[in-house]
Amino acid sequence: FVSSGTSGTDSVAGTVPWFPRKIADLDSFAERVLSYGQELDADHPGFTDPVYRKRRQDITEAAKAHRHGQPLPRVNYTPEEIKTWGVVFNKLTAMYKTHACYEHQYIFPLLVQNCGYSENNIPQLEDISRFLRDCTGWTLRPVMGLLSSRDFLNALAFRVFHSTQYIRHHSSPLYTPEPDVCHELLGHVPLYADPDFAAFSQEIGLASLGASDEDLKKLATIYWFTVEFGLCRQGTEVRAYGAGLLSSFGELDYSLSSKPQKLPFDCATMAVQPYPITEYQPVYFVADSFKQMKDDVREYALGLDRPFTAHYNALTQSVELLDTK
Ligand code: HBI
Ligand code: FE
Repeated sequence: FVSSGTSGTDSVAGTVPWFPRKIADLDSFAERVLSYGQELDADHPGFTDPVYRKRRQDITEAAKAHRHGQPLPRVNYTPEEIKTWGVVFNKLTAMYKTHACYEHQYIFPLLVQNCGYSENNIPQLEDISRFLRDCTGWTLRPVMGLLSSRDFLNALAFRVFHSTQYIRHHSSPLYTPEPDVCHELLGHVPLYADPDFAAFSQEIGLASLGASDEDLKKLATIYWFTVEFGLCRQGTEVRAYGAGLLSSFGELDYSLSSKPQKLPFDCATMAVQPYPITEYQPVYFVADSFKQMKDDVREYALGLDRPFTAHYNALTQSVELLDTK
């Protein structure tokens, strides 16, 4: 047993990358996001809109100032933002009955009842976070923009999901080049209320703590083909559970058509499968159940190059390491 100290590296081999050991360590991530709201790329639909850029800056500054234990910042969304949300909400919810997995369909009405999900309201992270904590112990944290894969995956070990809070530009409601509140709240949030999916996602996080750069890339690819673009078998049908699909009107339909290739869920295969990030996926992996996925990813993690296994102690909200050298 290696102890549950506060620093990621002092108790293990000096070559292990730093990782958070207690939940408040996630506060340090806010200082190192990869792209900020005020630094929009030239091909972003809001690039030339000064009002949009200022709005993004206000929302992301509140996210940057957030610290563990504080209530999550509430955003007073404008009528224009709510209208954009409404367009996306209506388009997607109309497809869920035929395209989304059962778990997503079961949970969605609970979010309507408990968290203010509706065509006319953009739900608040604080309300969703409280709801998820009651369901599975997951919580949300506001984030300014993209984190590194390492930081983003490490947080999953603590059952913490980093969520953006701004919305895409109103000029193209069905397109966004980056995560936004529609992607996070419609795509990701529902499944974090499912106990088996919750456990699966945390396993990826635990496997990522102190992982080598090479292993981390593999885990990020597994995350991509599951949490973002996963399909699952349900009875005689295939349905979507990946957030990238459940938040994309076009790709949701395409993914269930006969056009893309569908391979059986397998961590080792998935981990090295190349993928495009700016077009529809040519390949999807079809899982049998979230429970099976959790067991498989845990087993896969044991084969990674790391001198310990990581466990999460939910009582102390800290990571404990089991020496396996
Ligand atoms: N950062 N904020 C944020 N949101 C994501 O969904 C996200 C991220 N960083 C990396 C990432 N996703 C994935 O590309 C994987 O590498 C984990
Ligand atoms: Fe996502």
